[in-house]
Amino acid sequence: MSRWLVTGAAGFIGSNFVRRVLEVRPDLHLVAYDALTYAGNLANLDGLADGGRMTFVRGDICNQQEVAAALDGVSVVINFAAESHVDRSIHGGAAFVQTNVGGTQTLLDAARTAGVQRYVQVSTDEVYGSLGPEGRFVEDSPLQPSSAYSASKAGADLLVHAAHHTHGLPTIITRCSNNYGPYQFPEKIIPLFVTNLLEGRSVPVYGTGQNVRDWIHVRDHCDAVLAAAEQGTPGRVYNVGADSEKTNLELTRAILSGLGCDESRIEYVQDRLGHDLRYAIDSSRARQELGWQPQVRFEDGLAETIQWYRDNQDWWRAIKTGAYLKYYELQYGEKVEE
Ligand code: NAD
Ligand code: TDX
Repeated sequence: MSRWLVTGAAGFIGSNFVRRVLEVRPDLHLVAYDALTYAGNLANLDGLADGGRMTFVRGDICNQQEVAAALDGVSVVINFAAESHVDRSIHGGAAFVQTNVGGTQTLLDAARTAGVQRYVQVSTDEVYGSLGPEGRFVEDSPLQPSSAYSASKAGADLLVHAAHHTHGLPTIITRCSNNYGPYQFPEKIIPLFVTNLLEGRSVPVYGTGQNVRDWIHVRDHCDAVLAAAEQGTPGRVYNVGADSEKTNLELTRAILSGLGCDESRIEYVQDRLGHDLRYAIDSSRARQELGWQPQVRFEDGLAETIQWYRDNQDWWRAIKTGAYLKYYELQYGEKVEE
């Protein structure tokens, strides 16, 4: 049975990936590796070890010994582990450089020593920076990241490229647009707004709400990463997106309507520093070369996601306590009682 190492497996996309791959690839064993930072949550992997095809290992991608031990017998590495929230990177970028840049290099070195057949780096469209009103990112668009988060992800992409160029490590980079779906940490806009509304609170829209994001359901992203791991050409980059651009205000209105709320619940707050205006992804290469296509319509995926947060209140209420509330106060200047 082939053994794959999935880092960041207790986070939002990593845990969805583990769940999906266990379902569609009965011949794989997954080593689910995660440091369990504030964003990592073992509850995201509940029940998945039961079939005996997933082993959880607590470890840091920056720790050479831990990584080397986890790679024993592994043929494919999928690196989801990262500090992932732009707003937190504005408050302080050091952890982003440490994990996203340093951790990626540690993994690349260990993957080379272990002689893996594939190394997949899960990157982001944010490495391309911001678009004006027209055009879409292609794989050859220049890297012009604007936050410490996106700069650290771009740095990681360059190191992945270097490992391929210098050592012939069979690497693949995927760059996906904004994900949504179950198990997303409620600091990102969709789960934050849905859970705030379920708590009877307002939703903080940055600036005028005219910034545009290109949304994709997490299941479609996971399928693209799997296709890239299995069919991608080493050394290549694949953009992943579902052609679903929305202004933040359009998105907010869709969430409000999905929860039966009106616009009095919107609170316009101070804009994000250095806020990228627009992201839009051209994913034709992935569609042509990987035989991948997004399956989830945004309207259906959003309704399903809202329902998931309605049905899984224990999951997010357990997160929205303690350290989360301290972060909320720092970011939004609003004190929330537990
Ligand atoms: P997340 O914050 O929900 O999960 C990240 C996971 O990585 C957590 O479980 C955390 O504990 C773990 N982690 C952090 N530092 C670690 C370390 N040093 N060692 C081991 N584990 C560590 O993030 P996510 O939204 O699931 O994003 C996963 C990946 O996908 C990231 O690389 C991110 O850049 C990329 N991505 C995310 C999106 C999105 O919309 N969320 C879009 C494109 C790409
Ligand atoms: O409270 C908020 N109010 C608001 O208006 C928050 C948290 C966000 N926003 C806006 C900022 C962005 O324009 O919503 C948009 C989306 O914000 P986030 O959910 O923080 O995502 P974004 O900054 O676009 O980055 C996400 O997509 C790319 C992920 O967090 C990254 O990990 C991924 O690489």
